[in-house]
Amino acid sequence: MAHLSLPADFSAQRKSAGERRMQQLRTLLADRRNILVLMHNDPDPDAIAAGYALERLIRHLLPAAPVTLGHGGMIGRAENRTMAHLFVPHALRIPTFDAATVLPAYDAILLVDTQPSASNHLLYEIAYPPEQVILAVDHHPPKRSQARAVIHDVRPEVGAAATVLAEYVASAEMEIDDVLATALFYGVKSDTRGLSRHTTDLDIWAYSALRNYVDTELLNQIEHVQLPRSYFRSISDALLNTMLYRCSDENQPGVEEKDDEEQSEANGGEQPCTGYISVSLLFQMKRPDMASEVADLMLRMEDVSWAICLGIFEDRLVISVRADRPNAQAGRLVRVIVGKNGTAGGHDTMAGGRIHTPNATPAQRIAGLHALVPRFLQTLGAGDAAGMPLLDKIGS
Ligand SMILES: [Mn+2]
Repeated sequence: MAHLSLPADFSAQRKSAGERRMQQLRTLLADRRNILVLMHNDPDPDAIAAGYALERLIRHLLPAAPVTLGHGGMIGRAENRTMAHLFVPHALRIPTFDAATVLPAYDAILLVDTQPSASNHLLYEIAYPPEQVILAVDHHPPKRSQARAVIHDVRPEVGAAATVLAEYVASAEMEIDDVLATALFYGVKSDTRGLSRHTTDLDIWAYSALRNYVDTELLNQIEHVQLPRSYFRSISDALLNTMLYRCSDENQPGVEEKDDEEQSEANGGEQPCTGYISVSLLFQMKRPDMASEVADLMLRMEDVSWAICLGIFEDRLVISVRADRPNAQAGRLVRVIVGKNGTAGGHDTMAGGRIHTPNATPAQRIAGLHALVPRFLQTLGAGDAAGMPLLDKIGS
């Protein structure tokens, strides 16, 4: 059977630190009666890959471990649903309103692709004993917060949580089969967009090492999944409701961070805007991750440096933002806009937010979406820009 070897340039020190971490994990989990590996809400491929790998790793370290894999929210995107169906059909979906009763039954929880202080996982909803959060493996920027997992492995420089899990698999000298390799490979590929963004040497190592074992047929099933007609209808609606706003030439606006949760960033909060900002209103969405899917698509348009998608899912407004510059601070932008009205998080080039509106009427939610548009434009220094529709309305 195959094994992953750690990067050749890993120092002896780093190697033994990795081995110690695996030993520590084994010790901490040895006597637990009920272990939960928890992905963030609405899991993406990186979360699914990391969750699956961590579940397998725990079984490798402790063969009889009572481990469950779970998440909140829903898996929407067709590729992600296929991935979940192929690798983690056993994953437990825990509704938010059940979190308070279900989660305390676990005496150890391990977070993947998120961390205790983040708002995008079910622990955010409840009071869970922090000392029972045994591990957090994440690559999102840390919040200034006391909330830490016992093993708190947060590496904002790394491109994917799946990359860190690949390192764990190598450190534990665990056998890797083509199923696990394919899951992790797709996680790394998806979060780094094929090593084209937010990539470190460790991501390149994971991508290359895993690629040797990928089951191409399995990967094709995910990447080339057939899409339902409703998908094309949603894309058509999104295109018809997309406006382009020209960035102003002179200014490189600074953003005041009102919420000081976030560690200050090196360049003082500039959010470069060149060419156009694309703003898509998706209104009622069938699934929460449609906004990010459309934002990914719109950012591919030439001359677009920011893609902002705003939609409604159930009782909340959903924000998804993509930027083309590595230092764009998309996460900060969304936090500034959302403020205390909701939750937000993300990296420099991709970010998301939620604004909960439990008591609003459908019309008020739509008004809420429209009201967000000028706030984004102002913050990006394009407050005076006149928008032009991406497409002419059919028949006009
Ligand atoms: Mn990730």
